[in-house]
Amino acid sequence: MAQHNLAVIAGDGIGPEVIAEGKKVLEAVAATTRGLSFRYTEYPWGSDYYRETGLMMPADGLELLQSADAILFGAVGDPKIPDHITLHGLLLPMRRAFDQGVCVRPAYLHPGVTSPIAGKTAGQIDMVIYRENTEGEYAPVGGRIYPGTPYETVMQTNVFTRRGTERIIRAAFEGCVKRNKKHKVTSITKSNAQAFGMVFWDKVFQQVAAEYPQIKTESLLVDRAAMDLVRWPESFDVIVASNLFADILSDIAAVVTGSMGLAPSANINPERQHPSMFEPVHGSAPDIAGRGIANPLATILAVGMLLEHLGEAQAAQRVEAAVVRCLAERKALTGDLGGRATTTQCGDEVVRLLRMG
Ligand code: GGG
Repeated sequence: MAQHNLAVIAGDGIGPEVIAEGKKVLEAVAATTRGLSFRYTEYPWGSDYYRETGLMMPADGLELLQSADAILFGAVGDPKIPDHITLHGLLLPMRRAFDQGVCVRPAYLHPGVTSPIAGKTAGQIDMVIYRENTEGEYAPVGGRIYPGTPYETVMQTNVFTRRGTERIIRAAFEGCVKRNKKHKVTSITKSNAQAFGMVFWDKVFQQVAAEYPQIKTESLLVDRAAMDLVRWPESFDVIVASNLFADILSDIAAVVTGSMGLAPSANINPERQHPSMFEPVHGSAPDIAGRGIANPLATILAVGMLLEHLGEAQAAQRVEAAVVRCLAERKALTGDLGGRATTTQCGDEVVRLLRMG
């Protein structure tokens, strides 16, 4: 048991609303666990900070975060600021500077939740997506020449390093072994079209797979995988894919398991030299921001992943169990799940269930 120092960046849109519920759950865990406490350092970074300063975070922002045990992040994105400025100004620098190359995104169809895919029953959809998180299509490599002329030329380069590719693929296999479910890892690329980076990815996948003969493997093109995630989501166990593909596919995985508002995400620095970051998969949802109706459960599940990462396994299980019960009982769910509860009421219900044990 310990005191954990958490950096908290609520960010934009619904970020502050869902982060408030995540912190409420952390406080309930601390209040009911002898010797466990959290110290929060809040950073008011994001789009409002950008409007004041011209930066999404201060120049020494990453230095300030480095000493945290973990980062709890809300959301980034503002309709009045170009998305590439907000994303490249706050979220992506953290993932890269803290070498958070392994992004883990579980998707599970819980009892009490209806999938939009007809006939799917609770537990039938159960997968974890491993997203390469620091390079691939998100690498800030490229340029533009002759802007505004007929010769305007823009290049955007994908980056696949052996270290980054092998690391995420190995993490997926290790995750599959630990999960001990369908024993299958699906690698998703577009190597028929992307004949350098993704052919390389496929080769590394085969090399790493050879070390895990007990695990079934499958390589799918991303278009086929998108189709299968909708028509046969139950066929997946562990998925591993590049930064962009896994980002897109994890949105599909989230909606087939009921809602974007249920999808947590852990951005892990496996070497633990830097803080890892925990956030909901969803963005800032400006259309519902400030209305108190955002679903806080993705953030609360991310809090569970944060606790697990900090070695507080029992606390993590309690948080997950409270969310599972909240979903199954359907007494305080938000509108995206067919309920009428506010963000706060849903968070309060998780706290109540957590305290009941
Ligand atoms: N909580 C995650 C968030 O704010 N996401 C905004 C977004 O655009 N993310 C892109 C990404 O994660 O690659």
